[in-house]
Amino acid sequence: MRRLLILSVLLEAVLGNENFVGHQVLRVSAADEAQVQKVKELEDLEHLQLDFWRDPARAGDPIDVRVPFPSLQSVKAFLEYHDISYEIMIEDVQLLLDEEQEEMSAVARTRTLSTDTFSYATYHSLDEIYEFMDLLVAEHPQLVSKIQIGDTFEGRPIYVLKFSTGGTNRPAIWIDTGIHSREWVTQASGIWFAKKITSDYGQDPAFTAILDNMDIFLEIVTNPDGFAYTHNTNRMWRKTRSRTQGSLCVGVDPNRNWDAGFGKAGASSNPCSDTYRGKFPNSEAEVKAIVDFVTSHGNIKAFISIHSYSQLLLYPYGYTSEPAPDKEELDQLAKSALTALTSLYGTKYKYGSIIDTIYQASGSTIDWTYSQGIKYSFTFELRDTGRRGFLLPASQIVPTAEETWLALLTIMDHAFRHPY
Ligand code: O2S
Ligand code: ZN
Repeated sequence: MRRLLILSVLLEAVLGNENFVGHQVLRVSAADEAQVQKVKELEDLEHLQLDFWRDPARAGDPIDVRVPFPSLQSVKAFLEYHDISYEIMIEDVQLLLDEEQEEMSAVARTRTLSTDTFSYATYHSLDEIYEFMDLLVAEHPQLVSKIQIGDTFEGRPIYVLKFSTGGTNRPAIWIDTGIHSREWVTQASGIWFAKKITSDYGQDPAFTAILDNMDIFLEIVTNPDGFAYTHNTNRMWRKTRSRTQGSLCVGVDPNRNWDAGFGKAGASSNPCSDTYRGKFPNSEAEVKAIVDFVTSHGNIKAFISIHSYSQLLLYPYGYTSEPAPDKEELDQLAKSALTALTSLYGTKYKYGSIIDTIYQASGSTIDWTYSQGIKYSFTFELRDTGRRGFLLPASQIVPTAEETWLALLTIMDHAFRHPY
């Protein structure tokens, strides 16, 4: 097993981009708790190299899992033996990745001269996103600035865009995208949000009122190392790229590394798991940078962390089934935010606390921000509900960003009108 892992790591390093030829994504439907436990048994068989896109939780909830070609036959035999039904959601992952790459290279990679000619309807590399950010700052120096809140494990700068019309330490809204690097529609939506803010300020009265009184901090690439890795080596990478002493496996799940229920059920202590929590809270530079920023700023009123996929709007808690003290208000606000979202294209979302709506997750971002007194703490799970999952066609980037913006506006407006 060790030799196999060493070989695969070496091969990956030598061969560059990992390929996913013949990999399938299965949507498994566990009919009862016993079947959920059976599927969880599969999760522990590391030699199968299964990649759960949507973890086993409650009976009846979809379980999405990418199965490498060499494991397909045994996984399907296991499911059929235990009478666990499944459907093939993605026939061949590599075909979709090839399509995605073709689409990206089809967009002329001429240097973008302005954010008006930037292509929002395509996926971009880390360098292209950082170039976009600098262009936006240069075009709107009175409104936008770029701050560096830290450096990643591999030494990349961690940038946040600040949108402010003045004042000092005004009440603020935080939005982050891409903390899980493979969730590409989120970083792409973050780029669109940044442009939208500069386009609508001074044009849209409701939004202008918000920005005349509150600052917005937008971290588009919240996991730069992982994001670069999805472009140059493994498109399915989720975690950071930190090294864990004593393990050949790389990375910590940055959405399990926060000091809120850290180490409880809903995260893994196995460095090879995609939900590995890390050795201690805030062990990840990418998480610590935000913790330090939020703590030193001290006047953030809404904190929104954006993921994909599943079309959910979630609020605390994830680590406990204890209702959050502000549950009623958060539930109402989620409902009205989604009414706005759905009004545009009819996209349907579900909403509720993390633990009730998707699964138990400990050490997650918004459980910590909520514990810091940031009442309006939400996590979005953007499109889709599983036909394409993380491989959402680029044609859906702008519609996804447009509808999500309406929900964000609702939350920002509520935070503005309900100071606390
Ligand atoms: O696993 C995850 O981090 C979730 C979000 C949690 C708040 C449950 C997404 S990536 C499915
Ligand atoms: Zn995520």
